[in-house]
Amino acid sequence: MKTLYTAAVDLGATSGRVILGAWSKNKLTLTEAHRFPNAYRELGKHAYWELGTFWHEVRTGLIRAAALLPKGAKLSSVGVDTWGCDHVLLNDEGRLVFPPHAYRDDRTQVGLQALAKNGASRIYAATGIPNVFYNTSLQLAETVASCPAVTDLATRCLFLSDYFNYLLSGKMENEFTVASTSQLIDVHAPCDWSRTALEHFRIPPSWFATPIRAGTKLGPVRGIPELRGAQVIAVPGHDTACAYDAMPAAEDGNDLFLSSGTWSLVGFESATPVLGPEAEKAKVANERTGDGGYRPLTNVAGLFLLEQIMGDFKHRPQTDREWSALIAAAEKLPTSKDSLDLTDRAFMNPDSMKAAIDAQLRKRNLKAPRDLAGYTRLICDSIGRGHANAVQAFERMTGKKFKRILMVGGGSKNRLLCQATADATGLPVLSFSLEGTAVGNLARQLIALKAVPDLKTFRHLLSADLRQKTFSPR
Ligand code: LFR
Repeated sequence: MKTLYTAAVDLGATSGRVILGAWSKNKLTLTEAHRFPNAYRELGKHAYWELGTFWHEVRTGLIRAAALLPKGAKLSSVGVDTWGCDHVLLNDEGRLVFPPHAYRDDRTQVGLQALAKNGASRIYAATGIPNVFYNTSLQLAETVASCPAVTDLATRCLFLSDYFNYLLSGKMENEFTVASTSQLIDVHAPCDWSRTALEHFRIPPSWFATPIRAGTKLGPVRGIPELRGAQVIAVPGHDTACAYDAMPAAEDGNDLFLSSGTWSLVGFESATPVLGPEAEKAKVANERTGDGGYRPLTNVAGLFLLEQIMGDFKHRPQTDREWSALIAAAEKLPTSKDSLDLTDRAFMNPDSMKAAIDAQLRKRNLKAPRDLAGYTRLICDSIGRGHANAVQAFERMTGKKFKRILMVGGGSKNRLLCQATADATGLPVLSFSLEGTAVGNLARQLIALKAVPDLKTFRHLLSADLRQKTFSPR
């Protein structure tokens, strides 16, 4: 059998990458073609994404991926995943009619509080998505309220992964997994928008098309000669959906999934949603899988805290070795007695993460850590306990007993965080040195290309040669 080459464009809120996948003899080999930092920029009081820069990096990455191919080989397909909720508004010609905001922009705070007072439970029952500041629903409601003329200009709303699919293929579609992060999808329908939510937030239903399922072929790549002949395949457009697809889960359904990056996404796969007052209170988001099932999960504030606090220290780690030394120094410190309240709004988009943490500690009459190692210890212990709270809430609500935690993403390389999670949950943590999101993205392309029959087979093949490390609870 010939080797099949596919490329994953995987955009995270703090870094992006283009990964070349080679599938041969039932084995996937990854080569990083391009990696670049990502950040939103503030203009006045608001936070925006620079889409021209993204597109430039995506093109550069794809051209580099094509250049990595052996002589005579061709790239079969390309898939794009990004973080959830952020989107663009376009007219029929595909022109941007509203500047793309970043979800950490404060503009949703008024709507967040208004919905908390009136309507949150009704919207939760309709969409299965809790009232949180980054929801597309709140963002679009704010856009329409602050700039009513936008309803005359915009004809389509695409999530960011949909938009890159459009730039690559010329097709405007809404992929289902990323649409399901918006708080605008009907939690009970197999694959449709929620009229209740669209009406509540006064969002024109005509902005959205019936969502397409992961695996849909969108057509050939256009406008990049180096990629001639490659198809654009709609993979799960949501990075977390891709990361969950890449989990080498046991078939007994007793594994809990943890995708650890900017956010920690703690959850599992289920044929039915987890709803009701307790789920709403625990902020369970019933996002959807590429196959249309459910991924009930909670968002715990994750490594964003650690990434951001680096900016407050002159002597911060730059290389892998320096990172390892920092983690080793933090491991030597005693376990933190008190945890940070990770839901503190001040941590969402602070000018200084250290100042935000110090302010919370001061309010609670607690002493601030002495140095960066101390903050690293405090942050990782707090995130570990945040993971444990999520696990316990899921066990209470579902009657399930999880046996293991499978961890992928940047945080799976952080020993301190893996151990803190095992200790706080009392469960073994299996960390995989795996670019989970890119692997899930590539897997869906291989399934669409019929090189692999289904996700179950892919997970089985993947787990056969995966490097893993187990952290036992202490
Ligand atoms: C992770 C993620 C989460 C989503 C958050 C905001 O990258 O996609 O799943 O809740 O970003 O969109």
